[in-house]
Amino acid sequence: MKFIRQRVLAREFVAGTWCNLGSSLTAEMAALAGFDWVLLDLEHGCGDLAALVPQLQAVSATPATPIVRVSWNDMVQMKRVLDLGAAGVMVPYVNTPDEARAVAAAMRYPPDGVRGAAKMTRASGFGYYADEYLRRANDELLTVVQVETEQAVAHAPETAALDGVDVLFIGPTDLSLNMGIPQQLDAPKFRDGVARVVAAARNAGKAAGILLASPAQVPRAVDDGFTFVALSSDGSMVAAGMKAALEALRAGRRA
Ligand code: 3PY
Ligand code: MG
Repeated sequence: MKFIRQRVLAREFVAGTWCNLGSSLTAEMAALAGFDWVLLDLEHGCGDLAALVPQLQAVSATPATPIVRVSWNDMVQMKRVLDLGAAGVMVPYVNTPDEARAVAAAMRYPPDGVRGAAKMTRASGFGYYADEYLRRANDELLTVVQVETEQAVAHAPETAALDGVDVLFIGPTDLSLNMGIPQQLDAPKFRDGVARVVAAARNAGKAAGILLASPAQVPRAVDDGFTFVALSSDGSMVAAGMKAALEALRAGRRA
């Protein structure tokens, strides 16, 4: 398994992208493109757990690290995606330190957490390297909690300090919506939230992450101090490519 936690905690800049089509082909494409990590999205993506398996197989045949966003802060689904071979889990809408504690516990086997153990899982090579996986999993699996409300921003220092929380990840769409300033990512209130989350992560020795929609947003995110950064998604890129092709055809016909 391509673990990435140590690189993330060292605040190495790691480049990611989102896969929301539920497709093993675009997941493979993203991974082969060379992204450090690929996010397979079970919160808003099209795929279900059955579609996740071929996506994980596709990504794990490349150097990229597969990270799964679960639908909710649900230890049952977290256990399933970890057993299927996710090298990290992103949990949406984590608003309080207690909710973050539940995430961290679900990610780890006892005595550090409450994850149930089985040897015959895809994560442990169907048992071929179960002992090694069981030994390393608690230290190597990446835990990403999303900051998507003002309450989560206010609690960011306490959440970041929790053992087992590795990345505070801003969901710009939800955070701006919950702040009452939908998509206003330049608004002082949103910028203040960004600064507070990045500072909380840095002060706790953790990483800060964000999903960007356009290449123009990258330099500011780097300047802000984000190191776990995703740009765009398979769905957005396919849709943008289709629009561009259609516009080129229509424009050529008018010329
Ligand atoms: C959001 O923007 O709300 C997301 O969850 C994506 O990062
Ligand atoms: Mg969100």
